[in-house]
Amino acid sequence: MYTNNPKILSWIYEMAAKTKPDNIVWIDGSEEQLEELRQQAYKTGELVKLNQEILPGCVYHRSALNDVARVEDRTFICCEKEEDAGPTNNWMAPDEMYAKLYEIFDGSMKGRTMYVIPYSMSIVGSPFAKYGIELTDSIYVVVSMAIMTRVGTDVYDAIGDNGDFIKGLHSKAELDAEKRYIVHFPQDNTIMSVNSGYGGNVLLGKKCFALRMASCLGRDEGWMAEHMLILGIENPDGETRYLAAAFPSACGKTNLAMLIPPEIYAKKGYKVWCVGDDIAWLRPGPDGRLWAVNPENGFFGVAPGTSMKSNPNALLSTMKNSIFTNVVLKPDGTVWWEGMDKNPPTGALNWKGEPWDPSDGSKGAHPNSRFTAPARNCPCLSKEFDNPQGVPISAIVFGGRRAKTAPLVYQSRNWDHGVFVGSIMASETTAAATGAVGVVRRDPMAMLPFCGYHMADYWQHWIDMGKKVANPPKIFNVNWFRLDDEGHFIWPGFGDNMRVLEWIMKRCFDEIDAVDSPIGYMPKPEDINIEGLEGEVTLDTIKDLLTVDNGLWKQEVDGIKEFYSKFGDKVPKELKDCLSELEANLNK
Ligand code: OXD
Ligand code: MN
Repeated sequence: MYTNNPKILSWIYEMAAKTKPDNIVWIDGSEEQLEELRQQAYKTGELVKLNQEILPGCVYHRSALNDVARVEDRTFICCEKEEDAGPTNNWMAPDEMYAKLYEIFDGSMKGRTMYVIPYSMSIVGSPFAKYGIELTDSIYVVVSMAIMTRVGTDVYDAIGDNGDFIKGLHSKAELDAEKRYIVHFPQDNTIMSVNSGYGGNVLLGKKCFALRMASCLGRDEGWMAEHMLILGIENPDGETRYLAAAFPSACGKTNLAMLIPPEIYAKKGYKVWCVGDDIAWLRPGPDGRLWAVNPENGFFGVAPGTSMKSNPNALLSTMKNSIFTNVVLKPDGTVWWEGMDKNPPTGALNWKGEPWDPSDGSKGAHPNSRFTAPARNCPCLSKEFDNPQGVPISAIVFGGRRAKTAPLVYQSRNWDHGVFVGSIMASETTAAATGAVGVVRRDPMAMLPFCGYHMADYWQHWIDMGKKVANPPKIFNVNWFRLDDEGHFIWPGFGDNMRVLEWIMKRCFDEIDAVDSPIGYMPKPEDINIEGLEGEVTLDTIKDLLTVDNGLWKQEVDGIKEFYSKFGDKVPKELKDCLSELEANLNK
């Protein structure tokens, strides 16, 4: 016990009375205690010790077969009024949900230990920091939270005498998918998660706190919690400029966050620094700019597809003190996943723990298998990662996966138009996802599953924030995924995305012109640097990537109207005006 705060203790004991653990262990964040817990978990099989010579400090974990991803249909926002949750969130009256959950939590920790994890999102004491306590019956959760957040008893001092922290209760219970719930009570600063052991559902600091709850706190306190990576581009003069970027899943967010510049840039002295790969908290600074921190302390990344070719910085981040979940376990105590290299191992176990024969066509790793790695391991981690003031953001970048509609890059005309560009973000489904191919899925600001309140009120909050920041970031949209008529990607992507980021940064600092188009400002094709680009990318390719097809955009306008109609009268006037202007521009 590291606190006498009655508000903290009474809540912990109240939850213990309901869940009835055999004992309570107070986590202090020390390596000794974490090691003791790992040793216990090796005995029960909850964790498997990996080859400590090759992967020092690394462990392996499997989640239950029916428990391998976030469960959006079982995720609830239980604010007082249904209309405040909006049409894109599940809602239930708080009393009804508490009654349902307490029935499930009743005795759920019998025969188990309850761990009390004090943690901070962002650096303890930073103006951005928010604190949480997670109660859990899972050692996997304890060791993962110790990577993903800043765990330590200093959090109790930071919370101080008031009760200002996010309460999180998690129990694996029976891992019963029918009784699995991920629930947020914004008015009580409370999160409850039950019957799951999958990271995205149970590491409560991440999506539940740092996005859903924090979006509500940001609305009330005048800041923003966003599903964005943060990166810094250092130019040859040693000046670093920062951008934040939001993409729906499967658009290469972690790859962009850890981008390696093409050789011609590296030779000139450009460097890219990663501040965060998933979440950004943004606040107006005293200088009239928007400043951002990554509230997390580690990366919870999708393993398949991560290789020394696609993202060496991510792979190198996992080489020590990391957790691998649902990947292939090799006989030498190391791990493998599809896309790591072209040599699937023999004699290995698949993610289900079964002997795996790569030649039978089955996947060895689950497609949503993960690594949980300390940010500090990342070779390109920004020096500002631990700066409690954050970094000043010059550009906000939105993006999606569009075969034809969106050009490689365009710039919004102003903040409100940028909010419009974010609100219409969409991705087309690929063959890899289940369901039809080419269906447009709207995912405003990539926040559809993560906004803790009504999406249209969230857009209004964005509009309001623009008024609070004298010198707001410029807002852009990118599309790395344009296809030619044969279905091939036209743009090489990966490190070459640097060429587009360079244009974006030059725009932010008034160093380059742009041309007007019906949808916003576009680069002159010759202003995208193609020097040193291998393959077939020529000026004509860039011209092609920058075309705006009027017919497709008219269809897009119809799609946006249909999408906005879900939100009724709440859609901010500024966004409706942007939509009318877009339509008028297309009809000119
Ligand atoms: C994630 C997600 O896991 O966005 O980061 O789903
Ligand atoms: Mn994410």
